[in-house]
Amino acid sequence: MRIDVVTIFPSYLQPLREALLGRAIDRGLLEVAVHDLRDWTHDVHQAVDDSPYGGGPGMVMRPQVWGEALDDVLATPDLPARLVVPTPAGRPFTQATAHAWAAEERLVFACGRYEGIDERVLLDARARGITVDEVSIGDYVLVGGEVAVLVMVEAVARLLPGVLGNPRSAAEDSFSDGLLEGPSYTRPEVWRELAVPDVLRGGNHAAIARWRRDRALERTRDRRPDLLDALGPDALDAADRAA
Ligand code: 6GU
Repeated sequence: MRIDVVTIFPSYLQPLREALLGRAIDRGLLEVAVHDLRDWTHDVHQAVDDSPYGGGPGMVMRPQVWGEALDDVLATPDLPARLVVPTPAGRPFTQATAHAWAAEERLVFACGRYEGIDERVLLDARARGITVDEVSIGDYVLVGGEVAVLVMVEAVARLLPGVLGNPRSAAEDSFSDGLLEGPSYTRPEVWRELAVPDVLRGGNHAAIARWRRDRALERTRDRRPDLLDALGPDALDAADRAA
């Protein structure tokens, strides 16, 4: 997969080169290019923003700069791209979004700052046949899209074949069955007088699976009842309902 990020703070995206993602890049599973939006300015001040029509606080990112930047970055007809614009006013980014995007060949992220990007930039991209997704990573406000891009790229990249050492890690995640994952334990058997639950040490795989499922149900009911409400009619069986 190829990922492009356009931003006025390229160094913010440096963490993409670390750890799991850095290894994915080194192994050729992922290609990441970060572009400085100011490279597309023409004035000495390299201005990227201006005051909003209609008044109000904050600044809006200028359409000319973004237009030229996206023309250049998207100018690869051989590799069609989805354009992603992080914004608190977007549709929610979820694990389902991550799975859908993991099937794409190329994602281009346009990081806005200030009060956002002039709306015509997105209208123009859509008019040219580019798929544009405006997405939010949660109900809070960040100062710019850069950190949201780090979040989304990590969520997508770990789903790419070969990126995780053990593919079961992605297959058995929280959300893969619509429930939160329950607790985990490793050695030692007793730590600060706290013992690992007996069932996990017993070797009865059916009992372990049942126990894990019950803890997942319990945790989801406690922390995210909205997820239980959203499950389809066949998601829970009789044993689940008894739990
Ligand atoms: Cl994607 N961007 C910004 N700037 N703030 C956010 C967000 C995104 N998601 C939640 N808050």
